[in-house]
Amino acid sequence: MSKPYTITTAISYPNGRPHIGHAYEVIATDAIARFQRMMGRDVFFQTGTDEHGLKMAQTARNRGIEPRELADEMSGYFKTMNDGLNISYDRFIRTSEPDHHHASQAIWQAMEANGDLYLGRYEGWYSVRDEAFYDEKELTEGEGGQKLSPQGTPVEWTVEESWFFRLSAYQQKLLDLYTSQPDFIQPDSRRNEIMRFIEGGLSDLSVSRTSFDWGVKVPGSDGHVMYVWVDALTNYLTGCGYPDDAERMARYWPEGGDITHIIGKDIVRFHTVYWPAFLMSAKLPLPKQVFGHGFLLNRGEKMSKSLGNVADPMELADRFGVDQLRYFLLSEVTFGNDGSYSAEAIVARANSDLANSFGNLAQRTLSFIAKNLEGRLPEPAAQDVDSDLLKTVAEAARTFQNAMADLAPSTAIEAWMRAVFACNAYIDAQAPWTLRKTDPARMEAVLATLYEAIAHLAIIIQPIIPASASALLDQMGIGEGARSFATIGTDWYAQLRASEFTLGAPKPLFPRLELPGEEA
Ligand code: ME8
Repeated sequence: MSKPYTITTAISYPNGRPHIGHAYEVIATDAIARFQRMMGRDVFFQTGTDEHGLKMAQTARNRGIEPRELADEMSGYFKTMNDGLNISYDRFIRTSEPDHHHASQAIWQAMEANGDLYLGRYEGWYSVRDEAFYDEKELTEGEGGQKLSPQGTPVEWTVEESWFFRLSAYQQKLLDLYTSQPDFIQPDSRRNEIMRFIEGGLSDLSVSRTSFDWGVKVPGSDGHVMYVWVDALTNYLTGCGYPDDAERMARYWPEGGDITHIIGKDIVRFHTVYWPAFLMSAKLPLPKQVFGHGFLLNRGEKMSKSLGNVADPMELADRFGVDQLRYFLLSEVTFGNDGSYSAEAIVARANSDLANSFGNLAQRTLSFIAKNLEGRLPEPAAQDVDSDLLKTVAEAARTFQNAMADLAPSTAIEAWMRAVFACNAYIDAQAPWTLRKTDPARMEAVLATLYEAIAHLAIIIQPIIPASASALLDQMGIGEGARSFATIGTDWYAQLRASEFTLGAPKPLFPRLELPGEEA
């Protein structure tokens, strides 16, 4: 049995429609999940929507509807986006679902049983937009003396009866965790940020609210709903069967399990301070890693509704193609850093790498074979240049695998692209179209090498551009069962030649994209 692999995105607030930042996170996580499945792992990949809390309640009130109505409507857009972007999630969780309420109450009771919850009175600063409490010392002052959170959002002075979680008791345990598991917080810059935050001392955390009722009810405490982050973080456990399905928990949330949370840099504190403290308190295993990716900026500027520069990911996907968008985001942005997007940059990247380099390589090779050999697969007779090319591609496959395992998709794609360049250099140097007249046997050997190389390139790139890679592999007669990295280095080509398969005229995979105004 392959070792299980659990991977999650953050769950998004469905108080508005999804934006490109949401798309970026699920696309990156999907590529990693698909990669791990290709490695034979038993993957559980969860994403979804975070539906409780004051932000949702206030947005609904402003629109004159119930929070549940808002959640139903907006969560639907997130699910549709996931499906449209070819996201291979195993569960799309909504925190309003009954099994999630059950799991949240169970972790609450476990923390209570451990003596970490007590009833008190909260007086302090709260940001509805961040759904976060802040210490006075973290705040700055904005226009008109408005106090602002470190994220620049307005905070309000809040006074209410509240349950508290004894976070202060976990300071040393958390520091020990970061020391014993140095990769727990990635990238390292985020880790340093969190270490500094913890070394400044931890206050107990207010974990219930009484001023509204849109949330998970605190067990045995009428009038209290859980602070939205307590239930939000618990979504990861709900999907893994907590608290009733012990078998599922043993598989996807075991002690020492391969559990990765992919989230944005703005919510690293919740995932690396509060979350492990809750889990320790409830005597549950910890995740292996929390990776805080960077933010996507629109032409280098922060996206905001007031600037009107919040891109709808589905509009971009419709305009440029799902795989083109996926490829752009994963190749252009170093995972962990901020990145910028623009229509021009998407078009430039998709045209240079996908249309001109990879697409053109596949198209000219396959159509040449279909036409000149009537679809019969060419006979190999390898010389050194041929096996060298296949070695280069196999080497790229290994680099790709190491980089994806390290959560570095842009490095993985670079390695793949170098192999695509090597194939293009090979086809130009070997010039099979001239060999057609002068040396047909050598022409076949060259085409056979290219056939293998292109199939391997398509296999490698599946996690990044799954639909296009699969369409190409379909055309090339490579069955579902032969699309793993293990295929590279087997004699699949000899077997395919010996089969009934004939190559049809290939369909182009990547049309050349144009920007409006360029058509003329
Ligand atoms: O934070 N670029 O939800 P959310 C890249 N419900 N990523 C971005 C981004 C951008 N411009 N803007 C946001 C929440 N994100 C909570 C999470 S998890 C238990 C609860 C990322 O809808 C953000 O960092 O505000 C987060 O990882 C995700 O999108 C959802 O953000």
